[in-house]
Amino acid sequence: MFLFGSADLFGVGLVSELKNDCLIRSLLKEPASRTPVWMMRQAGRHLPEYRKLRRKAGDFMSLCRDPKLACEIAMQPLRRYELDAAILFSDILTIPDAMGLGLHFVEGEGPKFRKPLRTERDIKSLSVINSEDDLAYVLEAVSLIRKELDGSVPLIGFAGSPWTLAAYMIEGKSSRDFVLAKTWLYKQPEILHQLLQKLTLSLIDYLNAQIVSGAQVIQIFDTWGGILSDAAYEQFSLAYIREIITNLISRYDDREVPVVLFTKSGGNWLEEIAASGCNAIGLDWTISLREARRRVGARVALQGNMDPTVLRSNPKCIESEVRRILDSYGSGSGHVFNLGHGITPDIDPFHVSVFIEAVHRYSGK
Ligand code: 1CP
Repeated sequence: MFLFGSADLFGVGLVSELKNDCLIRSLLKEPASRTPVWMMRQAGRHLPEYRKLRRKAGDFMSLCRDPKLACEIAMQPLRRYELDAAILFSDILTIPDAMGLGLHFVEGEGPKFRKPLRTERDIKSLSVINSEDDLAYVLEAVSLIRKELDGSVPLIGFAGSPWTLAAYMIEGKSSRDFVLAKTWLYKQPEILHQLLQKLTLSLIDYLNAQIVSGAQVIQIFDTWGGILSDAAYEQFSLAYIREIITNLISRYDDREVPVVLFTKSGGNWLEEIAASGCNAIGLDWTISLREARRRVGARVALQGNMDPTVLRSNPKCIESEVRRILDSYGSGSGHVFNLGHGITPDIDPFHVSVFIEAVHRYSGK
């Protein structure tokens, strides 16, 4: 288990200054000088400098496992764009990998596991991870990135939700509907619960270790929560996320550590998500910020929600969409601008600059 005292190992000092705290202020619904902006998947394949490093390293996991390279990649988008946050360069699937499933990436096909979960025995034999031993390379990357940022912008740490990780672990790869994982949910719910409980304990350990190593904000990606039925979402996804949030270090280094919960296609469950203990809800583009703010804006901040496809269009369309979304939220604090899902590899970095500048220009007024 992760021990708080070991913070010294990673060299993050006590109370550190933050030159740009717009993101943290907005997540806590405190007044900020402008609407902060960052992008899901901001480090990665849309950047030629990332593609070059990845070609040299050979594959994606070699980048993740090398803290210096991971740090370099996390910094790349910040050199190009005036972003208000950095995000750890890693992946949500490092946890199943640490549990022994054998993660690898097949070119053009995405993530795959050599040993997907097939039987009850597979699940019984899984151990809860110990982040300091099993994912030391991630913690080292967190502390390196934090040092490299030198207080310029906050660092976001992250993990996948238990359900989202379980879906990949059972399926063994990406899928559109994760039908194997959903079949377990109906046929063998108690076995799925055992898996989700082990993941929950692992995630609490992992996210707290990220906080102690230097992450100043935590985002939980429940990318596949939205494929569940209403009842299943509460029982198999949100209940475990609540348990995680309740057990996270809420204050570190004399500062609150805000938690963002992003459930793709979770617009139906805003009230329940807002009651999970998170500080902010990440929204995709299928719900308007105005509507979301009306429903839960008094309790939580909102992050989102431009359709990443807008970035394929042209500067005029991008600017008008940014303005529409800012207007949709309206005045007052509590909005973090982001895309409604990750940026795709086909996007021209020039269009990203136009997007970031537009958010700053229109929200600073
Ligand atoms: O070079 C390559 O081919 C690797 C592409 C890549 C990258 C750049 C993958 C494989 N993961 C990542 C990094 C990553 N993944 C980050 C850090 C970078 C950043 O955000 O700047 C983060 C936060 C993630 C999170 C992640 N990985 C999610 C949740 C967010 C989301 O997009 O919904 C998910 C579902 C994954 C799994 C995964 N890893 C990689 C891919 C291509 C996928 C998606 C597979 C699928 O479509 O099901």
